[in-house]
Amino acid sequence: MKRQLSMPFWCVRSTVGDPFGGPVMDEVSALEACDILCDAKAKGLIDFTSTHDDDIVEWDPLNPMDDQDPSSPAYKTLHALKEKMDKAGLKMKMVTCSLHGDRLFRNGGLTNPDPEIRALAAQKVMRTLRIGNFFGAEYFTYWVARDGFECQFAVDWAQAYKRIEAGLNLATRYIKENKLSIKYCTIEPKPNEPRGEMFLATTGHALALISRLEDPSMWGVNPELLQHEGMTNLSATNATGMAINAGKLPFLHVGNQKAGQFDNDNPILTGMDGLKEMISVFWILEKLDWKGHIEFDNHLLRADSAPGEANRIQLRKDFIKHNVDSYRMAEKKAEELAASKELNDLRAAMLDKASPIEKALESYDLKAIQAAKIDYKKVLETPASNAKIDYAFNKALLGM
Ligand code: XLS
Ligand code: MG
Repeated sequence: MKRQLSMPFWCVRSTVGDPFGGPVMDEVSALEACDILCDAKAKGLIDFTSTHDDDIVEWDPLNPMDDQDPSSPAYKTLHALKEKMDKAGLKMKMVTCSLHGDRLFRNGGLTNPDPEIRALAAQKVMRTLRIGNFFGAEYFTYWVARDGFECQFAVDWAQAYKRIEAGLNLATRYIKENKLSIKYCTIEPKPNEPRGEMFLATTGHALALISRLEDPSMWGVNPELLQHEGMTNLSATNATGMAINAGKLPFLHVGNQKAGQFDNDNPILTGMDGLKEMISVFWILEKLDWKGHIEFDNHLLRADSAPGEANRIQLRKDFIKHNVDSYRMAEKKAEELAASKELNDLRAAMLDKASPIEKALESYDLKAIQAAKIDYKKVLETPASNAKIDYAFNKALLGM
């Protein structure tokens, strides 16, 4: 299925620094990033964008309602951006609150032990939600950011998860009470970085926490694959399968990752590993008839970035095109694999075994299950064919 694609402001504005060396690229302003995104929309590369509050308008804690004040720089920038986006038909699909950038949140945003810092985080979240509403955004994302720890003895374990719940409930209440455009919210899990450990480390952690929120129907997950699950050698396909089965996957963040490393945030398919895993994620989306959209969340390779005016805009445009072309190539392959009769038949031979006992299992017919006479020797001696199926998929992946 040809999916709609989103490229966020923060990926385009990134100046590609790392902890060992500063930014390489010259900066682009929010308005210039908007022009780059509108150009990508005009070329048919993307459909949507998304943003942190801070990617487009700086946060001034002394003026937390500046987005409503016509004389503020934030108000003017928001209106100028919207005008450009409306003209280009580029839609703001998601907003997310940066609770990582400001030094204030260094020991946590929603989970900060200081209630006054938590109140400032809440004000920042509410401002982000209003900004989202201004653009007509459908989604609000909470990325775990600095809600985590390094020192386990320094955590209030009776409160940490309750505080995340309170922060997310506050967002839901603010959306509903003000009838904002946001129709659904997501948690983006991550195991570590920037904190040593993050409270919502995986898709499973996020799904479990959602069940304890005031309105779980308003919340889902947006795993970032292959990066965030891959950082701790977890499987992107597992996260995808589980989130879709839970009915909680509205969109995916995508990029490439060498498993077990820091958050690589390489452009999709780009780098030494990940080709097979990424395509298999998209194949699962096909097989499960998933209807959501794909959002890139990665950066230009620092090694490929370069300073200078000649590169400032062009390399960012090339970066978008590289992601989109790479995604479309993977999507096409995933569609082919999902539609292949040969591959589907091979899978069916192993996965679709018919037996009268199935009905009893499905209907929890405990008596029938108890009474069933199963040919133990026959099932014991029937080999599975996982490797045979994998070989056939590898062959198709390699076009042989
Ligand atoms: C960082 C995350 C972040 C979220 C949005 O690792 O991917 O960029 O997507 O806050
Ligand atoms: Mg992300």
